[in-house]
Amino acid sequence: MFRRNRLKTRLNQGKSSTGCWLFLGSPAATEVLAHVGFDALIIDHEHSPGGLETAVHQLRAAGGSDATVLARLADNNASEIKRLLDAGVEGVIAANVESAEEVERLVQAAYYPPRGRRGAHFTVSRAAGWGASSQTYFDNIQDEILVVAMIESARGVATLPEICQVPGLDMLFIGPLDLSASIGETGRYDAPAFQTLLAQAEQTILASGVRLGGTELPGSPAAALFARGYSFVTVGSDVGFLRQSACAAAASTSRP
Ligand code: 3PY
Ligand code: MG
Repeated sequence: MFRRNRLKTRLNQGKSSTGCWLFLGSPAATEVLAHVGFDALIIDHEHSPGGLETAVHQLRAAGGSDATVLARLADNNASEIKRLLDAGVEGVIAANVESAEEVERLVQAAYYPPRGRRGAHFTVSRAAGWGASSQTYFDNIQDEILVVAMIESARGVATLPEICQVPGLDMLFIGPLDLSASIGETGRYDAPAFQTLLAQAEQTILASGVRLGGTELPGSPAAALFARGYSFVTVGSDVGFLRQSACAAAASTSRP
C-alpha cells in the first residue's frame, strides 16, 4: 500500500535521521530491526545474497513499522530500479557514482515521465497495493521517492561539482570503505590522504545544498557526523549487531 516516505519528510523538516543496513537477506532480522527506532532500513543488493523476492518479504516484515525501506542497488540499472520500486521500496541508493550522467540515469529510472522514464504499471504493482491504491500512488509517488547516490572514489569526489547539479538527487552518501580503497588506503580511516579526501567530499556536498549522508566510523559517531552537517547516518547493520553481541557474549561467558 502507498504510504508517505517518512524519511524524506523528516529530512525535509531538517531532522537528523538514522539508518541501518540489512545484509542478511533475512525477513526476521528485518522485522526485529524495523521496530527499534531507526528512521530507515537499507536492503543491500550490492554485496548481499537476497534477491527481489527476498526484498518483498523484507518489505512485508517492515511494513507495520515507521521505518522507511530503501534498497541499495546491485547496479545502476533501470529494470532493477523499476522492479524494486514496484515491489515497494521507498527509495533507491546507487553505489559508487562517478559522473553526472550516472546520476541522471538513476533519476530517470526512478521517476515517471515527464521527469524520468520509469515504466508505469502501478495498476498492478505491490507498491500501489496491487492496484488498490493505484490513483493515490500515481498522484503522490513523484514527491515521495528518495533518490540517493553514493560517492565512493576519488574520481567521484573530483566530479562532485557536476554530480551535485543533477535535479532530482535527494542525497549524496559517502561510502568510506570504498573511498579509502580508491586511494590505496583501504580501511585506514586516519590516513591523512583519506581524511583530506573525505573533508573535500563533505565540504563540496554541503556547499552544493544536496543533503549529505554517511556512515559511522571509528572516532566519528553519528553525533559527530550530524555536527559536521550530515543529515542521515547509518549506525550499523544486521550482521554487525548480531556479530558484535554474539562475540561479546562468547567472550564474556566463562566455561567452568
Ligand atoms: C562503503 O563504505 O564503501 C559502503 O559502501 C558503505 O558505507
Ligand atoms: Mg561501498
